Amino acid sequence: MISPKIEKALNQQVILEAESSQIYLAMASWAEVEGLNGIAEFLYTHSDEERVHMLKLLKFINERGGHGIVPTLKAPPHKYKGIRELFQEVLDHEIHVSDEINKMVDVCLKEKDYTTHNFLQWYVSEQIEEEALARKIMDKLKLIGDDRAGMYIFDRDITSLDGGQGPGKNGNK
Ligand code: OFO
Repeated sequence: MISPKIEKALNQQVILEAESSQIYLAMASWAEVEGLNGIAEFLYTHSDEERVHMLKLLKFINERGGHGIVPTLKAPPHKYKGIRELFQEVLDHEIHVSDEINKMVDVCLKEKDYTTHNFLQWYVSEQIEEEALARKIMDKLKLIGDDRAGMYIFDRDITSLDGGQGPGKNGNK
């Protein structure tokens, strides 16, 4: 059984994962409209995976005697200045998610909730991968600069940057 404090923290994380899914979905749609089909595919996959992260949390809360709450979400931005700005936002967002997960891990230790602590380790590993992938993308974009041919190749190859499995391939998702 989870304590009300842990339940609240987990439900906060449900909101964050659902928001992540929405943000990446909006990014994917923008990229698709811009004719960047590889980037769009990558972001659609990322959006789906964030929804799975949300679902895992929701089910865990219910399994542990709490109530997973489906949140109301604010609309994400519809437009982006460019590819670099978009992926910088992805990186910043993932860093924020990692910070929040780390805070939750800390709460679990303070509350001596070792079951939830154990459950959260999957998210800790996932965030290491997601941040690394976002940094790798930013490094490539810096190399490309304003080279249009480079951007064409980047869009063509982005889905294979992580071995073609999409972001968040950390084990049993
Ligand atoms: Fe990338 O946020 Fe989920 O964990």
